[in-house]
Amino acid sequence: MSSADIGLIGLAVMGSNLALNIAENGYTIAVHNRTASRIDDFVGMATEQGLNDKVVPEADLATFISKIKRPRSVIIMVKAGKPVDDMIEQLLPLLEEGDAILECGNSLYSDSQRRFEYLKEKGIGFLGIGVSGGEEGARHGPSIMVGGPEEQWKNAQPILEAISAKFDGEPCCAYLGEGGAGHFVKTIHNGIEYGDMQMIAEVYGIMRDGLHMAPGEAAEVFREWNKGPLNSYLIEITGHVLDAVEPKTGTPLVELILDKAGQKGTGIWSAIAAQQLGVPATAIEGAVAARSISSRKDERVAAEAVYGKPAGLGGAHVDLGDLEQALLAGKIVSYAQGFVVMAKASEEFGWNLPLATIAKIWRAGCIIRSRFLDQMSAAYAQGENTNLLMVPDFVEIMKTANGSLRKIVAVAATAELPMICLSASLAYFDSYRQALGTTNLTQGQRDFFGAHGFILTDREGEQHHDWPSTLEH
Ligand code: NBP
Repeated sequence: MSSADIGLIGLAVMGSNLALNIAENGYTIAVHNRTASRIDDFVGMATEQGLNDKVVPEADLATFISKIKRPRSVIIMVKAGKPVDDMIEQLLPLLEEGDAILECGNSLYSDSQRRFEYLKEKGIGFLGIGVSGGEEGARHGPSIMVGGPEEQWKNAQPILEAISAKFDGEPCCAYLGEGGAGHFVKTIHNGIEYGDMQMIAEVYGIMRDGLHMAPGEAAEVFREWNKGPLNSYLIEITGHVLDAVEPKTGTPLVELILDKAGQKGTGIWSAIAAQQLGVPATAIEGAVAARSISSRKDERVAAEAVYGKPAGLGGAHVDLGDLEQALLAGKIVSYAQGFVVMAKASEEFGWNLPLATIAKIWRAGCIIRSRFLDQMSAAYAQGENTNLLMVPDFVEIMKTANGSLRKIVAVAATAELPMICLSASLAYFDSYRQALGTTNLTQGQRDFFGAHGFILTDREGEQHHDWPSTLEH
């Protein structure tokens, strides 16, 4: 009766595509969905693609489980949150010791940690798996970030590696640590994705509002940049988005799209995680803030009526080469921050996250895939530095590119064009490389009002000052 290599529950967009990918790779997959009509639709899709002989459809949950070979690997791809917990409760009486639930939705890493611990007590493995690449990735090769018990990862490893994206033949799939490690890394991936997208949008702002370039001209620049160090999926699709024309009006599509960005939460989760871990991630935070401010369209319209339109460049020169280098520098800072967040989380939660491997499995399949990540994984593989800003290859780039970032942020500030993310990256860089900061003053203030103490540079131990009891006016 047990004929399937793996099972999958949840045949909406992501689950269907992942199941077809598994079938195409030669594995027999049992499929189930709460609403049975979705199973029939899926079988129709699999038949159209000549994959139905690899599919074992089953509407009854207990029978579905009985059709999977032991030790079982059961993927759940249902809506994140409570549906995942509900599904786990339904599966628990049906699974046996050594079986595993592979949860592949966009779950909060702390939920995955909790589920991992809960199921461990019951002898069931819980793998929290971050899957990046959207619908297309799920079908043809996503980047797969796995967290959970190593034993059950090994059971599922051949299938997960087979269905993942490949970079130079290497699978973009890796085991990253216990508990919530996989979903944590996926969350930071999404935070970095937010940063990349926001910095691209800020550079587009200079092109549109400073240089008055038409979308098609800007698209040409992005196409050129895609041949250089910025080569990446996001730069490539930026060219396509800027080139698209709205068919009814013949207007560039981008000019008709409302400037209010949506967000589903993973960017916010990564900013919160960074704050909770005490790691600055100003680029990610800036990107989240930019989306939030974008959603307040009415307020922005009202504020522009009060303060007037941006001044514009007013004849100031902007070199496209500087714009490219500024984007590269901002991106390096943003990735540096994201990787420090992961290094800190690794230490805090005892995950031993492999930074070079993470950069490797992001080289293909996921939204932030880029040439840059190949360089980054090589750099991390060589050294111990967790901050990319101190990794030799990137030090070389930043030594020149930070000048361009500085020029662009300065010119944008004078032109009154917003750069939440790029300016945050520059401020982080300048703070990070400044040996003598200014929080000596902050420490003095803290001691004044709260007796928090300070260290004096010429002696040992915490000190206090005898401050006046009231301020004189
Ligand atoms: P949805 O997030 O829209 O969820 C729909 C699926 O959940 C259906 O199969 C539905 O069954 C099932 N479901 C729900 Br809703 N409540 C359930 C419950 N209580 N018990 C059992 N099943 C339940 O699907 P999706 O868009 O395919 O996304 C799946 C996961 O992948 C989500 O976590 C999502 O955030 C993530 N995602 C990731 C990416 C990416 O790029 N990695 C992209 C898009 C989505 P029904 O048919 O009976 O209603």
